[in-house]
Amino acid sequence: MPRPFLIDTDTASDDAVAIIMALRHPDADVKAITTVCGNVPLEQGARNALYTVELCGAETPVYMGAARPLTREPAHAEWFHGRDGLGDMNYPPPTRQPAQGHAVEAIIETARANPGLTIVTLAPLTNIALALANAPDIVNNVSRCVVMGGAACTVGNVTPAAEYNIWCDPEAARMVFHSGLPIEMVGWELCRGEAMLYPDEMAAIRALGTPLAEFAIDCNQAAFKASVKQSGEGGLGLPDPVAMAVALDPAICTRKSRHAVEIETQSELTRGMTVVDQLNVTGDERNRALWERALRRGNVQVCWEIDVPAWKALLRRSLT
Ligand SMILES: [Ca+2]
Repeated sequence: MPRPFLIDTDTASDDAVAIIMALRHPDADVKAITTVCGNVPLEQGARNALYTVELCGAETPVYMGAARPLTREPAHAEWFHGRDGLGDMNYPPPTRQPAQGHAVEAIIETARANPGLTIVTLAPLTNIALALANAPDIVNNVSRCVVMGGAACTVGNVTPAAEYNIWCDPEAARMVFHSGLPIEMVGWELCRGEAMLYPDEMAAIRALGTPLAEFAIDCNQAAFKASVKQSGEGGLGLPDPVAMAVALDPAICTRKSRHAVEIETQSELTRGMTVVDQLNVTGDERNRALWERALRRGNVQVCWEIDVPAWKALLRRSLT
């Protein structure tokens, strides 16, 4: 039996690849895709998600959700993914419309109808936070919540301290991390270094010659250039597909451990920082009061390392 999945996304170029991986995976049954304001505005993200679903020949419903973060101003990333979020390749509009109903309702209904649901979040956590606020009981129906977000004990990508998805809506992230959901945190650092796709690997994927392979590489060329400029590394980082790989095949995460994790919401300097209690000192007397909420709702599973060849093989299989 395929596992029921729900994907929450601000569909830009790396989200699109992650969606393809899930839709094409034999063990995943994607019940719904929910979109949220993030890398691109809400409508653009929904359009990109619909385009990607159609490219896969699927009919997965795409719901639109929050048009802005809970309290912060929207902050998009066109400079990274292109104005349309898909590298400005002039892809045609999708033929289908978004599904009727709000993404937050869709998350609640999908969780209630599918005990054991796997939620994969590829975006700011606004929709998920709103769903949990309206229906805290859905926590019990979610077997895994794989979060592409944060940076565990390392540098951020949008500020020195924070990764984009968490930084964008830190209040929402804090609610989700305090909710009791079984969170598996896949930080953006896991797509760096040898996990990146280098030019020879991108050429090899494009040479597969399928529409999905060409799309996956082409729509990420703007992100590739922006990424090289930002990091100085010579490859394309694909944070959302790496998180999706871990969601589809948990064995791809080769080193993980459970810790209390808090989200910084007060400081402007470290807004959205994922503070990981790597040495498990938060139960100590001096820390306990501040960490009480995070400790009470259980620990987050932090992914520290991935099996790079396995992640790349899964990516290739999904585009073949
Ligand atoms: Ca994303």
